[in-house]
Amino acid sequence: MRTNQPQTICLSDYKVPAYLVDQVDLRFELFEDGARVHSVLSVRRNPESSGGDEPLYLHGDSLVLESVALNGTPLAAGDFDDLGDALVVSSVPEAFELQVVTWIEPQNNTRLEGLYKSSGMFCTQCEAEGFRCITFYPDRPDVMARFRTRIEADRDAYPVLLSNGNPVAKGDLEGGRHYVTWEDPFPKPAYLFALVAGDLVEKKDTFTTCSGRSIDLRMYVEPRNAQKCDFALDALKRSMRWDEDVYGREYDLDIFMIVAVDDFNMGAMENKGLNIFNSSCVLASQETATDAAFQRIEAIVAHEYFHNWSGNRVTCRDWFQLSLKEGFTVFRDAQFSADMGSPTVKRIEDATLLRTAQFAEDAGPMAHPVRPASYMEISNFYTLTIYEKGAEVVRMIHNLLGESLFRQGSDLYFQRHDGQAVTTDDFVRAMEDASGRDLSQFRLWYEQAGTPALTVTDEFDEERCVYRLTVRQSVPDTPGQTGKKPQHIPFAVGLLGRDGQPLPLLFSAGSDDAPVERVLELTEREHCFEFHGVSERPVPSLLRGFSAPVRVHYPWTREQLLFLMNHDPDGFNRWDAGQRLAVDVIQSLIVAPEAEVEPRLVDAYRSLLRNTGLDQALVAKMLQLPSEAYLIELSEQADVAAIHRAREAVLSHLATHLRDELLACYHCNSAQGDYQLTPDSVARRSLRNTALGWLLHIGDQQGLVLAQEQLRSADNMTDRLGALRALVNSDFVEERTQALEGFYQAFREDPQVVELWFSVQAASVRAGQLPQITQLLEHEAFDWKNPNKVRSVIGAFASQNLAAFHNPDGSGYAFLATQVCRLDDSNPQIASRLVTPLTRWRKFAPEYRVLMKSALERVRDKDRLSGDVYEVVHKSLAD
Ligand code: 0A1
Ligand code: ZN
Repeated sequence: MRTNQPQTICLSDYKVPAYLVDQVDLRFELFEDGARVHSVLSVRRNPESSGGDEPLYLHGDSLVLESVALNGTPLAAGDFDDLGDALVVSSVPEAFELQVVTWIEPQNNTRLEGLYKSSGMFCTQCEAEGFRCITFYPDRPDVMARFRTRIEADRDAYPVLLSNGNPVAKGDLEGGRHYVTWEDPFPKPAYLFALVAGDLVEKKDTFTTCSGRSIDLRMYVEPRNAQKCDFALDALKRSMRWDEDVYGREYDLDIFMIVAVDDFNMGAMENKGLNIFNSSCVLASQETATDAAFQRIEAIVAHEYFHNWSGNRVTCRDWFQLSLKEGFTVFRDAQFSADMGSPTVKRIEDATLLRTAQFAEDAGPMAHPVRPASYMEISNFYTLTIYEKGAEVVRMIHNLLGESLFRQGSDLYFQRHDGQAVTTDDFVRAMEDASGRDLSQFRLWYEQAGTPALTVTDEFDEERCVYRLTVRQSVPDTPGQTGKKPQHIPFAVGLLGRDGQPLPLLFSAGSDDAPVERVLELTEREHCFEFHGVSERPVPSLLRGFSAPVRVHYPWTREQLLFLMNHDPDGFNRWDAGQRLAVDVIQSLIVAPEAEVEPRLVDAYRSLLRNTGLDQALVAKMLQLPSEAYLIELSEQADVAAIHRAREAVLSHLATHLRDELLACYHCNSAQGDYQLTPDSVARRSLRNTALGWLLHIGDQQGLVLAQEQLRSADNMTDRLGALRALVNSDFVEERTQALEGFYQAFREDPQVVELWFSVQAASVRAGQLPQITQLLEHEAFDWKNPNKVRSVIGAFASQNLAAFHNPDGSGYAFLATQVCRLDDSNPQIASRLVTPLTRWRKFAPEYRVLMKSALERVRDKDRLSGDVYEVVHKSLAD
């Protein structure tokens, strides 16, 4: 059992740093058995600190201290304390130089924080607190310094040596070694430091900025990936142009580099001038990447690039402000993706993620505000709340201010705070100052955790021709936060007349020229809105475009939902009406498993499949039934087996009754010409693969033939994987075994495809029962040290294969607990993320809850539990 409990860090304890660092000079000597890091810090007392003669406090983690000197004089043992996690020098002058030499072992670094080795190359990950694993340093984002970095390594093994900024010197050294020196002119926090050394190929491109400067773009990858760089480089150029056009942001260095590494805890990292990516989030070719992967890569390349302004030039004062850079940057990348593809589809995808996973987080034991007030382990706070809800908060500001004032606000923010480490409050203030709007109540979005719920009721006064909407809001209690205040919520609405026409929204009788959509601003616990001149009871279309991250409760009838599916001019709400209808139908089957499936749902799906006049990208989304995870999120005491059974029953019913339409849809969307990534071609592939999946779900023989043929002849991974997934999720046991084997043999050399291959099985209730999952862990391609492989098997099983994970015998929970304990020793960040499904035990029906809780207790009782896992497990088990 763990003995030393991790500390809780509180925002209210924030103090400015006692010392500032102006310049950092680093020299890395890289060897096979370790690395020696020479650091020279130019330090001075912070004039803004009231600390008097506070000691100099430098963070450190897993470092061997070789020497420390002050202004060139070695410090004697009594002059400093090496506390293990810090180096403390008690009496220092006003300004001085500190020389520190440390020894580290990147080859044994399985946590993948700091400097580590991945497939033979050296690379770094310093956000949030990884720099302290490299050398002793005031590792906090409000200490910003200029970095100069010299890297020395064997020339043959590591011909490429990279760091932030511009290369300023290079040369040969004795013993077949060489060096390169990099200088970054922009002061930055240590979390943006990066270093890469390896035998990598270089892909080059250029970009001319709006002021006519030519920027060298370079991508570095292992030689076997040389053919998978073009898409990311193009996406980078699109991002650079877009940020100039939409935000007026020009790139600032002369060179911008992207590196792909196989072992990486997250998706990618925005290090200044040297972005490091998880291979799966940057490498792509038509043969190996799905449409979804291409879209993800484009979004992540943009996200990391956009951080150059929202995160790097203007950074966070402390880690409580993480959403300052992440929420804003996710909002920016979402705007970019919407501009590059279909805005409605992008909105549907974001809202789905939010409603399924962020709402669950907001209702779970780790619920926290967009700006948390405390944390134990900051890496546990790279959450959907910080990223996605944080982006929604920025989006609401955008909606409240409008395009032009929002742009003036962001200009003011960048100009006012360039080169500074600031807070979310500074961001909101810039928006207020530029627009003249008062956002004081709006700030509650940053302070209060939990998903606000809106309960809407309506009345129609036929005599007065008045339609009245009453909206009540409540923000639920969350751990440590009760009695919350009402928030400022932009609530976009429209009303539809009997013939489907949008009605003018008149607030008073007699006025004309009223808009057909309004953004109602909710600020009180209850509002009543009267709409005049309404001659018949309308159907309300609420929360259009998902204008706020809230739950809406309104008693729509099935008839009304069908009507909205057909008539709502808001694409998002058309989709949402279909989802609500499907949820209602599935839920009624949970209560009464023998009941008939609503025939109008079948008709609605039939007309979707037949109506080729509709936006096919939207149709492709509308055909997806709500996921099991979403159905669980919506229920009080989730009975997973019942949810699974009901959803499968609806799917089978639809597929059986729509077989002809599905076959027609399949054929009519067959591949035409060369592979393209336009929204239309993506939609066609999606429709076709959905049709195929449904046909195989009901064991259709013709579907089987089509799937096998598609698997054989597809010229792209979307179609190949679509066919494989359909087979894996079917009862054609022999055929799916064959298909899996053939697929593996064809792509065994490609780690990204092997990850897909793992996850298709692990996420399938048919092919991914526990014995099969255990076999996957023993497969030659599985690697415990590689986070992508761990996620593609264990993560996919526990978060997507819900019926198997929640096996009523508790075996899925026990399995996850065992794997989490195992991973906790090597990579606590990954272990802590993987354990999440168990921490939600309170959400489930009693028979599940008991077993989940006891699996979680087993994790809690593990010897030497990491601080990462300690925090989530203890918060989940707390009363
Ligand atoms: N800032 C990166 C995400 C990131 C966060 C933490 C990491 O290591 C613990 C790595 C990457 C982004 O938003 O893309
Ligand atoms: Zn980010």
